[in-house]
Amino acid sequence: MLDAAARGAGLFHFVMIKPTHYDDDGYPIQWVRSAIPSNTLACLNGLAEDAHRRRVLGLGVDIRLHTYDETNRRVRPDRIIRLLRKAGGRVLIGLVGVQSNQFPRAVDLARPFIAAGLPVCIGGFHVSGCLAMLPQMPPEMCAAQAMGISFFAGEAEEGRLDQVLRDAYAGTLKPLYNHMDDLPSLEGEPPPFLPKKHVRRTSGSLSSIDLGRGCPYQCSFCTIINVQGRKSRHRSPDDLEKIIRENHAQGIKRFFITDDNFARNRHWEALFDRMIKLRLGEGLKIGFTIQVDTLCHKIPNFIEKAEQAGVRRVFIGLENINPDNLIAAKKRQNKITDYREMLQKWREHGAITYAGYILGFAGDTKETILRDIEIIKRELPVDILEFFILTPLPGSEDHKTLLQKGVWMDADVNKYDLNHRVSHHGKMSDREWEEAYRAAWKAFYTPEHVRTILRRTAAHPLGRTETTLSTILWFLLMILYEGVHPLEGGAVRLKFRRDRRHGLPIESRFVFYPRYLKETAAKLWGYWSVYRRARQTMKEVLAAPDRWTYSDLAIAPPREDEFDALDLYHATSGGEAALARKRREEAIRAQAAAARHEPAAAGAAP
Ligand code: B12
Ligand code: SF4
Repeated sequence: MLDAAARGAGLFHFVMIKPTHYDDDGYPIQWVRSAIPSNTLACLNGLAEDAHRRRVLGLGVDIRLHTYDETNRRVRPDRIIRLLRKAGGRVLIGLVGVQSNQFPRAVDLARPFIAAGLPVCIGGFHVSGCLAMLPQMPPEMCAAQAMGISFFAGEAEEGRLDQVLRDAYAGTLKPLYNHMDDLPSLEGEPPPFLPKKHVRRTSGSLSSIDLGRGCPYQCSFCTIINVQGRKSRHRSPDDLEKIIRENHAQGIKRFFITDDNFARNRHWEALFDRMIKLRLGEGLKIGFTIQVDTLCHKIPNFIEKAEQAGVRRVFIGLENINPDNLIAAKKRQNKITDYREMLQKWREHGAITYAGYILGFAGDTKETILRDIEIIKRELPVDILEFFILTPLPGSEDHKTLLQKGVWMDADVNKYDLNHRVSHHGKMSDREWEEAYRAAWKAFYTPEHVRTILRRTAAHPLGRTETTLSTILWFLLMILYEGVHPLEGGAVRLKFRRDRRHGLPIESRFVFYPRYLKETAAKLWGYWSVYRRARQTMKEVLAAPDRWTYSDLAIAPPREDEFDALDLYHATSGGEAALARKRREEAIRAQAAAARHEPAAAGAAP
């Protein structure tokens, strides 16, 4: 039998860990089941499998891949180190897809590996965003580098991961790999792929794929454009088909397409056509969730093809209903005069709509926020409204500007999860802003409004009342009982006494376990009571004699006096001006059409 040193040259382990982040008590946020498998982990794993197939470390070297998603399992560096030592061989520990809020946890996970002499490399949005926008590395990155941690900035496709693996194998890992100036093409690159064991640890048979990266817009709070660029890069329909078939063969049939704005993927139509071929042509039972902008309904056939392709859930960056706020955030493309038409169209095509809504723009106060939520409840047919605290995320223009001006931002990047306030507001005190955030969730998800959303869904032949309710419950329970943002929620919270954030004391077992058990029991009871009430509401909604004839302002077809009567245009800040702009544009179009002797097409594609 070979000893470890002799086997060393023929064996290389690439350990990929997607870290989570800490809750307010310093415990990693982890679940028995998380919502979705990590796309970055799948991307890196796909690239590493391909590197292995191509034998990038030489014919005689076996590359072993190990993947861990810390959101749905405990990661024990001590055990991993023991396993690696036992197996022998050389090693790279990759902390993957590390967002700003996950950076402190990633560094804590790295500590024992570094102490054991194993090389560690961190990649993801925090590293890329900081290198893209800041003149120098922020303090937490400098401290990590001083510990001996390497960084990877940019994207790992087009052979860049190969270089990192070769260097790690040769024992010459560099302190920094910076590819920020050169964005790779995605066509023909190995697709994201994770073994089914990861999917089993999530909410169901759902996987994720990125079909494109980059967005043409310029929102000042956005990191994506500064990291992934403003040009649309995309995978091909053949890549997509391969991903779907590989996953389908494992029983995975639902996909979250992680493109930030699928409507601006230049290949959207060819990609939808391929999904349609697989779904309607071959009868594959597949379904998709996509993210789009508020102008997507103006792209001819976009929503129609989305329905045929099996798009069942749509995330929309609504962000705010006050045009003054949208303009200040450089989100000029969002026109409130389009919101109703766009949301109604998705509803007509059977999709559940989730709208992102940011709280804390310059014009917001607690009163205006609560006023706006009531307007949305009455006038916009959105199923799920998800609130975020306006956050200067590292990598965004907002972050860079505040830093340049020397404005205070919280130094603890663990809090940059959009669920914590990390800066001050011009009009609201810190307390008011935090209260406004919590009050917003409560104001939208009242029992009465949950009933209204279900009634709207149940009144439509394509409405999926049961699915809508379970989605609402997911959001509600995370906010009410777990204290985390629903987008990082999961089922049944895990907490491990010894995994507390570096620097915080390990609690006594006599304090930790009784509290954990009490908390868990109280939460489960809370879950059960909310669930019971919600099921009762659903039964009533489904059995209502007027179920199919139910209508209200949000779902009723546009009225003649639509623009004169609705608060959306008159009670919001900048609403009147937005309306005036729309009317001016329509008048210009009408004049142009008259000059060409054509009927004027109000709201035609831009
Ligand atoms: C999909 C997504 C989600 C999904 C995640 C599920 C999933 N299936 O992955 C959901 C909706 C759950 C989600 C939630 C959140 N998200 Co999110 N999400 C995204 C999104 C849109 C795509 C992520 C992705 O897959 N990108 C593609 C991958 C391939 O890119 P990548 O991660 O950069 O990885 C590449 C390189 O960085 C590099 N690389 C990465 N790691 C490593 C490691 C090594 C060793 C090497 C060599 C290379 C390398 O190689 C990769 C391949 O090229 C991004 C925006 C974006 N466009 O990326 C936001 C984004 C990552 N999310 C963000 C945030 C803030 C969150 C939340 C905290 C916010 C919230 N409250 O909703 C939560 C946190 C949840 C969690 N536990 O992760 C921010 C992070 C910004 C920052 N500076 O931290 C982003 C950038 C969006 C934004 N608002 O700016 N998110
Ligand atoms: S539309 Fe979305 S992805 Fe595009 S720049 Fe704005 S926030 Fe970023």
